[in-house]
Parts: sequence; structure tokens; C-alpha cells
Amino acid sequence: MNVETKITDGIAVVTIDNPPVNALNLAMRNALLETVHTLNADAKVRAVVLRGAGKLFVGGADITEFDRPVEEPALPEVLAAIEASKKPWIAALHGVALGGGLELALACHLRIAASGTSLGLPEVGLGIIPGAGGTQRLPRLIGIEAAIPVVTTRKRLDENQALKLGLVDSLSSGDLTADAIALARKAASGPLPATAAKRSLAAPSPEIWRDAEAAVRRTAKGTAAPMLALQALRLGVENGFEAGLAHERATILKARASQESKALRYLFFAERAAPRPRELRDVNTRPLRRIGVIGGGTMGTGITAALRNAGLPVVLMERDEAILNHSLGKLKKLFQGDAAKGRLSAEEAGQRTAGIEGALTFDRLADCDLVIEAVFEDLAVKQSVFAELGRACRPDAILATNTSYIDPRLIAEGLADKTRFLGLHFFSPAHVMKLLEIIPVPETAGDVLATAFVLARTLDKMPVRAGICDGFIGNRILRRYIAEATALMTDGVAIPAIDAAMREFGLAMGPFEMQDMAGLDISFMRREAARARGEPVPEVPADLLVRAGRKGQKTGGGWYDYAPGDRTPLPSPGAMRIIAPMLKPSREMPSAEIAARLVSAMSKEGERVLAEGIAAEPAHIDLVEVHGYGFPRWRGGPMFMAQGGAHHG
Ligand code: 3H9
Repeated sequence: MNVETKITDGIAVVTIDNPPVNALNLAMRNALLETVHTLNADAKVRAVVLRGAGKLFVGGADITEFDRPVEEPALPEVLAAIEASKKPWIAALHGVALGGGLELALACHLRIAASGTSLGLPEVGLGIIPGAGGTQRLPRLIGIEAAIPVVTTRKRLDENQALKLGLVDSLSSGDLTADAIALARKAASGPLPATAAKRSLAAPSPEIWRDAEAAVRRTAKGTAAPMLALQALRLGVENGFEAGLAHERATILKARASQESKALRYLFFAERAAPRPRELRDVNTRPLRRIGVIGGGTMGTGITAALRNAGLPVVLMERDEAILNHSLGKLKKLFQGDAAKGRLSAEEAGQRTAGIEGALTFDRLADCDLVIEAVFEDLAVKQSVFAELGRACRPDAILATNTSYIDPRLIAEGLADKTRFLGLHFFSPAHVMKLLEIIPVPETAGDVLATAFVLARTLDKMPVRAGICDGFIGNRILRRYIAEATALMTDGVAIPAIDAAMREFGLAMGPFEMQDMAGLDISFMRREAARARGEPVPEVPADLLVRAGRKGQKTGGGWYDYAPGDRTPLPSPGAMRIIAPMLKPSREMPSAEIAARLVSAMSKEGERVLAEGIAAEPAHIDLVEVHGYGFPRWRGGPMFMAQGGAHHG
């Protein structure tokens, strides 16, 4: 870790070398500040090129330092020194220039970018705002309107957009350092280029602020940082650069200490650690060149789409030709839909479809490296699929089940070699939802498990290893959550009040709205099956609704009523009459108390999941909730909340 300077012919090339992302930690800030003073004092030096070692310029401030008080020199001080230099500083950008990295470049006199450079201020994603002049220098370089989305969202610009906006002054298509040196030489022989701070800003029309506030309110989803970033930008526009900088600094220092920022930082590190479990880092993995999927239903087609979106060739197998053709048609439509929305070119959409081979027999899977079973949730059906796969597939092929409830050990019973077997639990829609629960059986080989994590990374999924229990991590906690919501309801709290409380908390929908969307009948059938086995499963209000034909949206009513073709839940006197015998007299409960009760039920179940070794750490449970169940990420997750939001970055 160092800042290295090489001087050739009057041009100093300063390289920031702090793997893996050249983060600007205390040592780097000290070294950079010292470098500025040294180069200022060196009469031989006429201009400076500032570059990053390795695959990027600078990924930002060092987020691990945010749990501690700021240690001087702070980044704004270092940047002010560069900006005040009488010798031009040229930022040579490649890879990424993010957060404090982009702010460092903004403080230089000129910027040049290599092709493939990505520039942005993603601080709001960490619950903070750019805190080293980003909200002030960026609008002075690229204009207020263009700066607003960069400062208030995680929007990134590529080098061409950056050039067009004036964020960079030139592009390099060859040797970046050589091109930057040439630019430095030119700059050294003319007047010192005006830094961003010196550039004037035209006052914008009032509509710009009104529109920007509306956009932030739409996209902020409960988080405070985007509006704080917009306010900092505006304050600097209206009161000048210095006032803006002071306000920005005060705001980031406060934001760093917020629960929102602690939660988002906690998830930042959890999300980076989860795809690469420490214990599997040195394990060799198997190839993933061609993947089989069995079952053309909702899960099978979703998994196929996810695989194709990652460029993996797929053999999709169904027993029935008509169903197979229907599934292939559905996938084609899905990719065409993505093309119509501009997410893919028509050619790419065609390639995604062309990469799926339909199959009606198991022998067509003989060449696959991995086969994922996604057939009906029935043990006998699944067992017979794996018996066939055991015969049809290469002996080294990995065989996976996408079951959500059945014990994978039972599914694997008929398989001779269980070392190549495991559960891969995708969430619906599988090409959209990030979560992937990875469930090894006791026999699963280490390289098979490690390959499942490679698959997750390839598909851009968030993998979490789960032990075997009913519902694994996510659905087990979901069941406890629904049970607690039911308990509140039978205690007399109104269904719409419970749902509204959870929406207010930050979920997209409340527990009863969610059940109506998913359908009440599947859980009902599971309870009935358990009762038929003689298990003591008490009667719940949902049983009464299903018996009365109210299975949710699909039957026009469940907990709520629905107008035909409309998904808006309407309070249902009919449903209330049916379940009335099971309800206590109605009572009021503040929404914060409702949310606290439900989240506490989740975290307590999470504690049991941990105690039983089903999840390895609390953060894994929070990743499951955030990426599989829509738990608001700025709250960190139920386990994070239960621990009082302590940060373990
Ligand atoms: C900021 O800049 C505030 C300023 O406005 C003002 C301050 C006054 N710090 O993602 P990867 C670690 S806020 C510390 O897998 P990639 C990461 O945990 C910052 N550590 O690599 C991982 O560790 P491990 C604004 C960091 O190549 C390793 O580096 N910037 C930081 O896929 C590799 O990470 C951001 O929000 C950091 N800033 O992607 C950008 N960044 O190996 C955050 C990464 O132990 N970073 N680590 O698991 C990113 O978006 C990506 O890491 C990046 C590289 C695109 C840079």
C-alpha cells in the first residue's frame, strides 16, 4: 500500500496503489497530502498525472473507517490541497472512479479517461452523501440538471457520456498514462486550467428543483440520503461553493452516524462476503458449460431465463410436448419483452432463445454439467426424476433440486452417488429475484458446494448456504411472520391496519396482501396433509377462508375482496363474517408496535435458525430477508435490527 511518484522530464506520475480498490484510507490520504506538498516545492515538476494501480482508478473512501471518528487529514483537506496547487494535476481514469475516487478526480485540473471507465457517486447507496465536494464540484463541471441524478442516485456514467457532459476533458484509447502525460505537458505550457470550484453556475429555473425533489421522493424508498444529497447540491448552488462544501461536510458527518447508513454498510460487506465463503475459497470447482433444467413451469422457465441471461446454454426438459412448446414460447416472449423495453437488442433476444434446447427425454441431459430439477413439489415425483438422472447424466454432473419445502435428503434417497447432489432454492420469478438458498445434504462434496457458489456469482444471485429444516431459512421465517400476523388479527387488530403498518415499515405489501397474491391454498393443503398424518395442527382463520372458496386474488377474494381484473385489496365484510368466530373484539394498535411485533417474531425465529445451525451467521438471515422477501435494505434486516443495529463491517 503506497503512493508512488516518478518524475520524468518535469512531469510527475503519482500512482495510488492500495489493493483491492485503491480506497482512500488514512495512510493514503496522508501520503497524497505529503505528495502534493513535495511536488509543489519541487521546481523541476511542471505538472502531475494522478493514476490508480491495478484495474481501477479509485473505488472511493475506505468504508471500513466509517465506524470510527474521522482521522485527519480528511479527504476534503487533501482535495483542497490538490485544487490549490499552482501546477496542473491531471486525473488519469480507468476501470472505476467512484465516490471519493471521482471526487478526487473532480478536484484535479483536468481529467482523461480510458475506454471502459465507469464514473459515479454511489454514496447514497451507503446512506451517506458525497462528502468530499462531489455535490459542489460536479454541478459546476457538468451542469445542475446532469449532476442531480448522479448525486442523488447510484447512476453511473461511462467515459463517452462523461466526455459529452464535460466531466472528462479527453479520452484515451491506447496507453492511458502516456496520453495523460501528453495532456499534462500541454497543460503545463499554458495558463493553469480553471478548477471546478472556480467555474460559474447559472441559476436554474425553480422547476428543476421541484422536479428533482419529486424524482427523489419517487426513488428514495424510505431512505433519507438522496434528499440530503439534493439539499447539499442546492445549497451550494444558491449560497456559493464554500458554503456548499461546509454544509456537505456537516451533512455527511451526521449521515455516517445514522441507522440507515450503518444498515447499508453492514449489507455492503455482507453482500460482498456471501458469494465467496471463506471455507470454500481454496476448493476447486467443476465446470458449468451446459445446464439442464427439468420442468417448464413457472420455476423452470424462470431458472432457464436466469441461466440464459448469464449466457449459459440450457437444455429444458419436459415430459409433455405441448407443455414444452408452451414453456419455450413463454421464454421467447420474455426475451422479446426485454428487447421491447430496450434492455436487450433484438439480436441478443434471439440468441437467448436460440440457446435453449427443448428436450422430452432424460438422455438429452447426458452432456450437462449441472441439472436443476424444478418439477411439482411431490416427493415421489422428484425421487423418480433423480433416479432417472442418476442413470442418464455423466457421473461427474451435479444434480440439484429446487424444492422449497421437501427434505432434500429424502429426494436424494434413490441416488447412488449423493456427493454430487444438493438443493438450489431459487425464488420466484427466478430470473428477477436475487436470492439463492444453497442447501447441501450431508454427503454433498466440497467441490459441488463450491460450484453452486460459482453458479450464483455467474447468475448475479445472492447465495446463502442453508441447513435442512422445514422451509430452510427464508420460508421458515416467513411462516413465523405470517403466524404472528395471524395472532395479531385474532387478537382483534384489523387486517388493513396490519398490512398498512408493514407497508409503512418499508415492505412492498403487508402479510395478508402477500398471502392473497401468493394464494392461500398451498399452505392450507400442507396443513391438511399434516393433519391427515395425525399431526396436531390447530385450525387457523385461513382454513375457514379456503374452505369457503376464498383462496386469494385468483378466486376474486381471500383476506380482501378484489374487483375483476384489479389487484387493489378492498376490505372484505364477507371474509370477516367467515372468520369472526375466531376473532377477539377489535382493538387499536399503533403501526410502529405492529411492525415491532412482526419483526421481532422474525428475529426470534432467526435466533432459533442460528442455534440449530441452519444459518451460519445473522447476516446471512438478513441477506435472505432483503434479497428474497423485500425487507427494506435501509433497515439492514431483522437480525441487524434486533442487535440494535450494531455494525460489524
Ligand atoms: C465515499 O467515497 C465517501 C466520500 O464521498 C467522502 C468521504 C469523506 N472501502 O466489490 P468487490 C472491498 S463512500 C473499503 O468484490 P469488484 C470489498 O469489501 C464509498 N473496502 O470488487 C471487498 O473486500 P473482500 C463510495 C471496499 O471488483 C473488496 O474490496 N464508493 C471498498 O467487484 C473487493 O470488492 C462505493 O460505494 C471501499 N470503498 O468491484 C464503491 N470497496 O475482498 C464501493 C470495496 O475482503 N465499491 N471494498 O470481500 C464497489 O462498488 C466495488 O467494490 C468496486 C469494485 C466497483 C469498486
